[in-house]
Amino acid sequence: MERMAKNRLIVASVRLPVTMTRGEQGWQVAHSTGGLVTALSSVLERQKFTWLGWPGAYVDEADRRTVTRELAKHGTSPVFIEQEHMDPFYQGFSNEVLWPLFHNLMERARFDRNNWRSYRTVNQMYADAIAKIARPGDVIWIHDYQLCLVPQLLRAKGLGCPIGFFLHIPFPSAETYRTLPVAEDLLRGLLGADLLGFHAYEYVSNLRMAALRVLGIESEPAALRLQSREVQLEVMPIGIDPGEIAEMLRTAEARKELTELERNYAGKRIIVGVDRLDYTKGIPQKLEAYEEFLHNHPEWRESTVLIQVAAPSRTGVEEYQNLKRSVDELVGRINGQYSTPNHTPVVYINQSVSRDKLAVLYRAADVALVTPIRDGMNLVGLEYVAARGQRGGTLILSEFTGAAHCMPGARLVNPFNTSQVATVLGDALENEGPNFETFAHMSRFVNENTSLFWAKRFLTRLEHLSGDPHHEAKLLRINEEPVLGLVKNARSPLVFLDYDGTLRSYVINPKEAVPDARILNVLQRLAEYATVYVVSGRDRRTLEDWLGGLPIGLVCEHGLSIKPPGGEWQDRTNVSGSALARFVRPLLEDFSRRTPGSAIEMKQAAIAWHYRGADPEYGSFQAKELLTRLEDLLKRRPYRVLRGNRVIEVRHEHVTKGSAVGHLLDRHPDADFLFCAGDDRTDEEMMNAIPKAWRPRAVTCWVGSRNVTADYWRESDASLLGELEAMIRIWRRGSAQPPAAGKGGRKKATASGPARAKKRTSTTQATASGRAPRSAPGPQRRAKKTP
Ligand code: ADQ
Repeated sequence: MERMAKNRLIVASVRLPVTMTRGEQGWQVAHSTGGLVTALSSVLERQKFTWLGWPGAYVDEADRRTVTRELAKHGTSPVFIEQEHMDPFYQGFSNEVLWPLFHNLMERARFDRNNWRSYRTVNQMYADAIAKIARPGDVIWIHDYQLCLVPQLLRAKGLGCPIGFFLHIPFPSAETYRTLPVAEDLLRGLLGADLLGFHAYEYVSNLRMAALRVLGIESEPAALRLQSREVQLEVMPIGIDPGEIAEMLRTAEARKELTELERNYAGKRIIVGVDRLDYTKGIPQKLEAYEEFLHNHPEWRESTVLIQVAAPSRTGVEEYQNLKRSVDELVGRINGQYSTPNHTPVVYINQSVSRDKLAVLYRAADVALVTPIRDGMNLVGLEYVAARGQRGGTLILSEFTGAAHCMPGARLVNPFNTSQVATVLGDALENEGPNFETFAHMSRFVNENTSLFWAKRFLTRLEHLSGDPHHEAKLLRINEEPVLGLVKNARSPLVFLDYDGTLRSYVINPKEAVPDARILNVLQRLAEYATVYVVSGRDRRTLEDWLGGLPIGLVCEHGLSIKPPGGEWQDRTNVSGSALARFVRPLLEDFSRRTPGSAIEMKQAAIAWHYRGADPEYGSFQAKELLTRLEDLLKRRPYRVLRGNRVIEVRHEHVTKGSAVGHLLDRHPDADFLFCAGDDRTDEEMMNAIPKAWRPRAVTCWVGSRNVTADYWRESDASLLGELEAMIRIWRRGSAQPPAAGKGGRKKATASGPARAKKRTSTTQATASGRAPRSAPGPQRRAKKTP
């Protein structure tokens, strides 16, 4: 806990734990209760925090300052949402699309593009609100399906704080998820997080499959591997606060209520059901099973009672009104058929009941019947176990809840199998008393996996990510020191840039990653002030086609050949692909035949097997097998296997970006500043090859996330381009200044910007060594601005 207290926590959820209402006396704050509030409250007592969310009311511009001030007293901060966005965001998209779809009920989902637009707008408002208050060192924890886009929107802001996201509902099967028209956007939104938490492994596995099928991203059970960073996946079922329930039951009021309840039902068995009146909770299925049980067991008809509490939920929505009607009818039907003057078999409470009264009800019940057709976790079963304590009890629990994965003593049922539920209920009642041994297993889970434990576990994990060496790098801002000074003082700068994932974001088909106008423009203008090399794994032809017209240098196939700016291609080694073609190609051909959609690419000194076009799951499976086979085949041979984005490549061990960098630095002995950016493992080689002596004059930047190899990072190719543009502006400003008159004028002018590139480009071409002779400074030599 000591570690936790160091960082400020920013929590974001759709609703705040407090609600603002406007009364006679102005704005009033009311505290809400709920699972998340309970879970976090004990953590928040020990840690500085701000909780962001909607305050539960539409607040006019004029009142917003007052409301914000009031909320700040409770550690909360409002996200003001206009009604025109709230309805489509909350009801329209979150509740009418994501809620049913994530519960595998795709036929209930109603997608509307306008609602999706509002969902995006509101998620952006959350991200903006968080970014406004977040400071380095903070940790950010976002909650639930209403805010799926916030992680990526935040990452794009480059805050540098670890971002966690917990999904309280299930993640659906990939088949269901893929039917969402915006499946890709939503998934990308989630993957902006550093840590994703779920109640059950089943949801992690569904998410992994969706990431593979929708985005082609491969993963391990505990992490999704993006090109330049990982998203950690954790199974962390939420808990409850058993101490709170025990306390509620100790009060004189509770004891009195319990005695009364037990007196009323003396000699009878009590079955309890507590749910929100939601179609995922399986209330009709439960009632049908109870009806069948009564039908099959005349002996129990007058000696059991089902007390079903169903809290009204989303009452304005037609679907929920229909559900209420069918539950009313079912209750009426059962009671109509099986009631006697002295006994009613179903007591139906269609109201929200206070938590202490619920505790009493749980305590009195011999059996809890929890039958959702799908539920992220379901806390009712846990609350029942906590309230029964030493008394023990029987928990009949749907196998489609997250809780089913962690309550080993529960009697698991399929709520769609009415007869099974009826039989299990009969068995439970036939037994004289509860099975204390199985109950003890459940008690242990409930008492150990408390809500506090859950929150601490998530936050410790999240904080650990911020303490990770990968997070040491600083966010690159060219206009801030010390980078600014290095850039300004550079007279003969070198710039090494990887292409895919660094200058250009990845696309499904690599052939489509053609540079756009912005990339070409940045490279063109950079080359006016610096010697620029694009250092890529791509083949010579592609680089030539895409970038050959620019006054920059090119390095292809991870350093196999180099073309200096304005010069000709030169092979660095005489390594050829013929040996590879001889003994690796047959194996790859075999895999290619056995994996429809995959293909072989023969490079000059490498061979690659691409499986992007194959079935994603089968392709990954085959790739794993191929890697094992290659390992055997290449033992004691001078080749390396590289695993890229749905591609496996084999190349000679001497051909690396690292050795290319050494070579380029030798070619440019006059260079006095190096900027190097990349985003994958081969770029680590490039950065690691920068000699120690160069480090004080080098700026290394990782694109996508922090990485231990680079001193700086930027979150995307677009933001890197933004920094490169800033660098050009500095150099352009420097070159526009006339040489200062008088003492040191000449020197000063030199120091204010790099030596002219165009000229050097041609001299580089002219010198056999490719070395750029130092030119004398002066505005007349500066390159003209490219239009
Ligand atoms: P919910 O769908 O709201 O939560 P659940 O976990 O069952 O589902 O209940 C949350 C709380 O509401 C419990 O504390 C329960 O006692 C209370 N509650 C339920 N019915 C009530 C009633 N009729 N009257 C009064 N109180 C009632 C979502 C997910 C769940 C997940 C939680 C927490 O859908 O799967 O367990 O978040 O992550």
